[in-house]
Amino acid sequence: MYNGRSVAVAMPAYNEEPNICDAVSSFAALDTVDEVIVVDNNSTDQTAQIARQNGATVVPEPRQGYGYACRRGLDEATDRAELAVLVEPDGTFMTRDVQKLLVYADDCDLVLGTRTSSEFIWDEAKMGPFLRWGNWGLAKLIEVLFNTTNLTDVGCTYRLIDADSYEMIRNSLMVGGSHFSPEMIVRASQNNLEMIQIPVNYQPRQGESKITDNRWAAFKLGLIMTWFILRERLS
Ligand SMILES: Nc1nc2c(ncn2[C@@H]2O[C@H](COP(=O)(O)OP(=O)(O)OP(=O)(O)O)[C@@H](O)[C@H]2O)c(=O)[nH]1
Ligand SMILES: [Mg+2]
Repeated sequence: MYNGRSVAVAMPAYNEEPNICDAVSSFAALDTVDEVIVVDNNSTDQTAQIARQNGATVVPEPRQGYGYACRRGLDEATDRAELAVLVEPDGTFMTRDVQKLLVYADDCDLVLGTRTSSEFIWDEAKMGPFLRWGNWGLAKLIEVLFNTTNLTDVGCTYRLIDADSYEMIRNSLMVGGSHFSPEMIVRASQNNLEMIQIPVNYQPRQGESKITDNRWAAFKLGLIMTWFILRERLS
């Protein structure tokens, strides 16, 4: 519970065996967190079993994709709690940063993390100039085209939304792939949700990187995100 509101943490997980134990147990240990939900996206390793052993509720999502997994996590979390936190169980995010998101939940519908503040990027974290300025640039594109609050990252999974606000955008979410994060920001803007973006720590990834593994994959994803943002603005 946080300020009288229940809190569920949802984690999209695809083969996160090296990280899932730490991720689940560290969030479950917080007084503010009522439930940890792991969305098992067809993992072929022990992700689901380890999550369950450490106290998480495990829900399977058969449709493969980051967006499908995140949406399922938010669906489940907002069905069970008043505040839903989305976070990757890959060692990149810091558990205690959830407190920063919760504080802003008193004032905003959607609290987004940003990973591009240099003070919060750890040595060896995968946020070199290419990813950092790419994320920043796309965030600015959304900010300008949709006249949003100050945005400096378009791909940070760590975020919080209250259940009533999620209900307003839930049926408009359609992206199942890796450009779900900007879609959620755009839908929030289209539905006039009050949002804020705040710096969170970004640590080195543990285990196998799956989306932005190489520059070409990251560049292609950037193009898909750009096209998505422009198309939403023009339509
Ligand atoms: N890539 C990918 N990730 C998924 C999928 N389903 C769930 N996930 C989870 O979504 C999160 C994002 O994937 P990551 O591999 O961390 O990709 P990223 O955050 O862009 O980049 P890195 O953290 O640097 O690897 C992780 O927690 C994955 O376990 C899926 O189908 N594809
Ligand atoms: Mg990651």
